[in-house]
Amino acid sequence: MFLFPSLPVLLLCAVRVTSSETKACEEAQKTCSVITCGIPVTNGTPGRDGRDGAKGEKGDPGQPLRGIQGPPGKVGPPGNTGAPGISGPKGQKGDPGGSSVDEAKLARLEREIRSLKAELDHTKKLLFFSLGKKSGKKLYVTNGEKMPFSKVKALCTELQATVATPKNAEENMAIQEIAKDHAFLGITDEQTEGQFIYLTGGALTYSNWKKNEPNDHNSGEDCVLVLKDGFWNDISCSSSFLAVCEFSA
Ligand code: FUC
Ligand code: CA
Ligand code: CA
Repeated sequence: MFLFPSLPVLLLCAVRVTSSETKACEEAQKTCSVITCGIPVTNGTPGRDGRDGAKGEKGDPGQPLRGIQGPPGKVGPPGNTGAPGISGPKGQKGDPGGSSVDEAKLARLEREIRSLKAELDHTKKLLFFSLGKKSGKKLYVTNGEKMPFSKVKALCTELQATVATPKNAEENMAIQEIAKDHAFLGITDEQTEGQFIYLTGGALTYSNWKKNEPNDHNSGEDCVLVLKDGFWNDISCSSSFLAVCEFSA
């Protein structure tokens, strides 16, 4: 069976023999027993060129030439607003807020305070002008009434003022001018005889005693008067003289 291969195999081998190379033929011998390899023949001169072939099919359309890259275009319009972010952490508890009614009330009160302050400022200016008082100076006021020292103290206190207390020659003169008569000063030695102190407390820092005063006449003079000439005399507190009150600058 191996010595006689089937007809198709023989045909295949015959075709292969006519082909070119010896090496290929020797290879063919291994599988194809009827093949005998001959000596290779040298080739002849090449034949003439063949005729032109048929026209080829039309090619695909070519790609257009790419130009150089142009400058960048203008900045486009802003994009749409993005989606809201996630909620932040919960804040601390706030102060208890007032109601809108309270806030309106507060706003009205603040307006009224501003208005009253302005009005007070204006009234002060008017008063100071009418009294010829200079800004920054103490204001001395008398009602022209004569009364004992206890009444003078009560009156000035009621007016949120003190009894006139000169701390220098200028102030002493201002009191003298407003009183135009003997007037009590806010100075006594009721506490310790011979030691005159201010009603507001503290030893005297200024004095303007008349000659031979204070003399504690009849051992009963613990209050002080500014006389019409501006000098001071100690006098009985129960006697009646002008009340002059002092208002701070
Ligand atoms: C002087 C004064 C007294 C009193 C008497 C009438 O002695 O010192 O205070 O005014 O006169
Ligand atoms: Ca005295
Ligand atoms: Ca006296």
